[in-house]
Amino acid sequence: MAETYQHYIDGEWTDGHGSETFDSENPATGEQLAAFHRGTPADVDEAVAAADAAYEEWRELSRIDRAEYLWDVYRELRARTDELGEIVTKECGKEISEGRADVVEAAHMVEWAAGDARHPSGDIVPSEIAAKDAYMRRKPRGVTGCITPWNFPIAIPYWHMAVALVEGNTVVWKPAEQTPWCAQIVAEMFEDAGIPEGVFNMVQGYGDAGAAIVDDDRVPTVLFTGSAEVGHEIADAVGGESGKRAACEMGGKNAVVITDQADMDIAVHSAVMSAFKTTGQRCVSAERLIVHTDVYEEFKERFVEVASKVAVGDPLQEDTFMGPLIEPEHREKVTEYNDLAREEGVNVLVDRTELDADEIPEGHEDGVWVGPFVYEADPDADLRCTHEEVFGPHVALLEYDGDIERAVEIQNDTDYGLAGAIVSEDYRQINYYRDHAELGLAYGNLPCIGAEVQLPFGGVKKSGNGYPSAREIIEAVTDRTAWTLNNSKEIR
Ligand code: TXE
Repeated sequence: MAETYQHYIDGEWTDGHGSETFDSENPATGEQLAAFHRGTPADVDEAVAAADAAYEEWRELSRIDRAEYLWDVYRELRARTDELGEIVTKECGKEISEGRADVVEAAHMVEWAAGDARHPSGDIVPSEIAAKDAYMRRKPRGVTGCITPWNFPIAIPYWHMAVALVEGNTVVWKPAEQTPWCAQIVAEMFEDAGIPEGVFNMVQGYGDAGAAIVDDDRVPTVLFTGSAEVGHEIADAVGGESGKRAACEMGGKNAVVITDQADMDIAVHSAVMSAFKTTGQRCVSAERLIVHTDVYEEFKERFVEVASKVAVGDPLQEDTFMGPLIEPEHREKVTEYNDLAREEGVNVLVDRTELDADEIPEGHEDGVWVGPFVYEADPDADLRCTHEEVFGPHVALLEYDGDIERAVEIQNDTDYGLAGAIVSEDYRQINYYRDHAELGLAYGNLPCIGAEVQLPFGGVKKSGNGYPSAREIIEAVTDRTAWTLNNSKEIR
C-alpha cells in the first residue's frame, strides 16, 4: 500500500489522533483500493474548532467572492468527469455511465450554487408604512456538519456543501466509510481551489465521527443523507436543542403506479429503470409496482422477461446494466429480505439472488453480486417485505382493481414518502396522483429516478424532515432576518 490517506483539517492533511485505519474496497472484485485513517471524536473536535475560527472571516466575503472557489471546483469536475466517474464505479460499484452521471450531478449542483451567488438573495416586501423599508435578508448560520452516504459519493457531498459554503457557512464533513477514496478527491478539489484554511474540513471515518459532529455545540446545522434509523436519531438529538437544526433525507419504499390507461412501453421502461438502476440502491429506487388488473398480465410478462435476463456484471463495461451491491453486509440484508418475502408467502416470479457461475465475469468472483428478485403480493397484506426499505433489486408486483384513488391508497400505505411515479395517458389520473400521493418527489410517465438541482429534493413522512440538497437547501443553511428601516424623520 503506497500510503494511508489522511483527514483534511484547517487546510492541512493530518493522520489525526486515532491509531486505526480502514480500507476502501472495490465491490466488483473485492480488491483493496486504498487505506485511510479512521477519524475519532478528537479529530472532529479539531475540525469544528477550525471551521468555527474560519467562519467570521468567510462570512464577511461577498457571496460572489465565495462562489469563485466553487467555480474552480466546477471546472475540475467538468474536466475530470470520465476519470472521476471511473473512480466512483470502482469504489461504489455503479455501472460506468452512472459513475460519470454522479460527477455530472455534482457539477450541476456546484454550478447552481455558484451561479446563484449573482442572483437576488432574500426579498424586498411592501410595508404598511410608506417611508419604511421591509426586507427579508438571509444570514449564514455558522459551522455546517455534513454527513453523507456512499450511493452518490461525489454528488451528495456537493449537494450538501456547495450552497452552504456560498451562503457563508463553513463545513465539517464526514463522508461514508464505504467511499473514502471519492471523499479524498472531493477534499483535494477544495484544496486545489485554494479555499481558505478551516472553511472546508473533512474527517474520514465511521458513525462515531458523524455522531461527534451532531453532538458538538458549535455546529448549529447538521445535513444528513442516509438511513432512516440514523436520520431520525439525528433529528431527535438536534430537535431537542434550541438553535440547532437538522435537515435529513432518508430513503423510501417507493412505488411506480401503472394504471389501466398506461402506455405499456413506458410502463416497462419506467419499472425496469426504477427497480434495477444502481442495483436498486438509489434513495428513489422503486421496490413496489402497483399495476391495474386490466394490464397486469401483459405488464407482468414483459417485466419478468427483462428481470430474468437484465445484465448484471462488471460495472466498468458499458453494456452492463447492474453492478454489484456496495458491500457484503448489504448483500446479507438484501438476501434476508428475499428470504423473508418467501416466508411471508409471496409468489416468487424471478429469483436471481444467487447468480449462476457463468454470469459472473472472470476476475470478479469476489464481487458482491445479486440479481433481481421479483414477486407478487397482496397489496392489502401487512407484509414487512412490501413495507420496509430493502435497498436492492427486490421488487413486489401489487395488482389493484378500481380507480386511481385505490392505486394512490396503496401507494400511500407506507411510513415513507420520498419518491414515486405514475404511468398513465389519462390526465385525470395523473392529476389525482400528483395531488394525493404523499411524496416529496413525483414523476409522471418517467422512471422514478433522477434529480434536477433546480427542484427541491427531499421527502415527507419517515423519509425526511427537510431538504439537505438541491435548491431548497438554502432554507437549512441560512437564517432569515425580517429587516425594517424607518426612512423618515418621524418617530415611529
Ligand atoms: O446508512 P447510515 P448505511 C439506507 C438503505 C441502506 C441503509 C443503511 O436502506 O441499506 O440505509 O445504509 C453515518 N451519527 N440508505 O449504513 O448508517 C455513516 O458513517 C452520525 C438510504 O450506509 O445511515 C455514513 O456517513 N452519523 C440512503 C452516513 O451516516 C452516522 C443512502 C450514512 O450511514 C451515525 C444510504 C450516527 N450514529 C443508505 N451512524 C438514501 N437516503 O439514499 C452512521 N453514520
